[in-house]
Amino acid sequence: MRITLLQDDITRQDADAIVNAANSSLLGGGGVDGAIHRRGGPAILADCRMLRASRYGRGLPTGQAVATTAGELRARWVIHTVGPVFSASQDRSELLASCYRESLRVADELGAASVAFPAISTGIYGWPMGDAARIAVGAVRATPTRVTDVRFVLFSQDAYAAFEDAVAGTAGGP
Ligand code: AR6
Repeated sequence: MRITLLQDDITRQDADAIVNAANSSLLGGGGVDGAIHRRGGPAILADCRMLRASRYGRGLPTGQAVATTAGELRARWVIHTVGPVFSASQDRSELLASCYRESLRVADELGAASVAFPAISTGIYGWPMGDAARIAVGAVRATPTRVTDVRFVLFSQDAYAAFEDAVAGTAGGP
């Protein structure tokens, strides 16, 4: 598996699947989620509503992942996953790692060879970037998968630098 870092808007990626940092409702929000629904058009929300009406009546649990169409995006699929809200008093790292693992599992089910990830939980959900980057890179490397091309698509220079450190294994303590 090749891991690539990009500083870009994830909605512009031409990967087979792009991952959405969603919330349990699957019905949209701000950040990456808002951008994906805006650019991808109403077909994504229509699929999400069907998921809520069937398998995920109570919403998608934190740490899990599910795929929909990518609508008008260049990708073929959007894989929605729900990151944990950061907590200073409780270690939720395993749930964050699970987002990456489960997204790759869904990608394998779809037959996706390339997957683009945002830095899940590092925006509205408040996870410190350096720690989130280490968890993301560690989880992806530790997951057996047929995905050959994993891209982390980072919005800011700081996020890009944090992921560079995580890939190089030079990140400092929390
Ligand atoms: N492309 C790449 N990265 C982006 C983009 C983009 N277009 N937009 C933001 N980021 P967030 P979360 C970065 O808040 O923390 C939503 O309302 C952003 O700078 O999108 O998991 C959902 O519905 C940050 O580093 O996701 C949930 O309610 C990272 O992507 C909640 O936010 C993730 O930020 C999820 O919060």
